[in-house]
Amino acid sequence: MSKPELLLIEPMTPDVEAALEAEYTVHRYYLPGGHEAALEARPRVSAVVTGGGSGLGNDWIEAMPELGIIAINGVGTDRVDLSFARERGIDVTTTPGTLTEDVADMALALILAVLRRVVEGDAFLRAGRWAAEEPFPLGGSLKGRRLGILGLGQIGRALGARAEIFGMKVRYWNRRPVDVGDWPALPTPETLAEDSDVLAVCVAATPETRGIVDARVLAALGSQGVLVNVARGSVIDEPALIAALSSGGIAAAGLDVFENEPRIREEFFTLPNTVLVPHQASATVETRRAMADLVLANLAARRAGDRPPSVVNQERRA
Ligand code: 8YV
Repeated sequence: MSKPELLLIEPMTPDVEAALEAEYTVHRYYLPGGHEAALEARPRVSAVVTGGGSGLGNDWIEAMPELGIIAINGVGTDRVDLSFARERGIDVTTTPGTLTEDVADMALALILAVLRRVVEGDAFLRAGRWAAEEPFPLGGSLKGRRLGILGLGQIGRALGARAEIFGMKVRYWNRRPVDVGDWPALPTPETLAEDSDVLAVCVAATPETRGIVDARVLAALGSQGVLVNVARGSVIDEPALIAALSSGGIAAAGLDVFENEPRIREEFFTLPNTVLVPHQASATVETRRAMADLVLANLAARRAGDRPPSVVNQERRA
């Protein structure tokens, strides 16, 4: 019997791709010519593996009558229409709990990189400016600084716990009230920004949170303020952010995510007060292994006719 067919949107590690190959005929969208190969295979594809930032459009879902599962290798569901998939009997799965710590680590790394001028120092040294005895500007201490966390889910909480160890004073805004002991809740994103030195964006991307960090929030953060984003580009009004960074409206930003990745707005390339990372927050050997294990478990369950362990759009139709 021929193997079922799977469409792989983003590359995975060679061992994981080998595990996929053992069960499926794999069509790799990300390779040169992959788009055309995927178009040809669509009528036969029964499983799609994609990234949180890539997802799968409804036009593709509609063109795949055999599709039974969209396994997201990540936690963001903003690029897959969950109810559209459910109506068609398609399970959508994610990898909850696998990447919380690494993403929180990246947020902290960006805070440190910006405040302690790590990237700037690296460029300064390599350019021979240290050897030439040029002065290098002082950084800012984390200790005593106010960290505002926008979106207090698992990642936001893990960041708060880390930041406290560094002596930061944590406060937050969340759509729903959460019970987190001592951290004060602010009523709006704007009041949170006003009450923060560093604003860390950890909120899930939904239609409601689109552009939630807008010009008013950035103005409230102020000229000494630092913005960090490990959520999604879409939750920030990027033209407003670029304007604030260019005019001194805010001091600096550390960004792991952008609109229209990987072809991000070119203005970012020339802004000196930014640290930019190509969507790497969950990209460690250990976490990508744990994510892949869950992707493989979800695929196996669907193949066996069972409910996948981390389905996020409920039961498929009977
Ligand atoms: C991954 C993500 O980088 O979890 C998510 O939603 O965006 C990231 O963890 C991505 O899923 C892999 O492309």
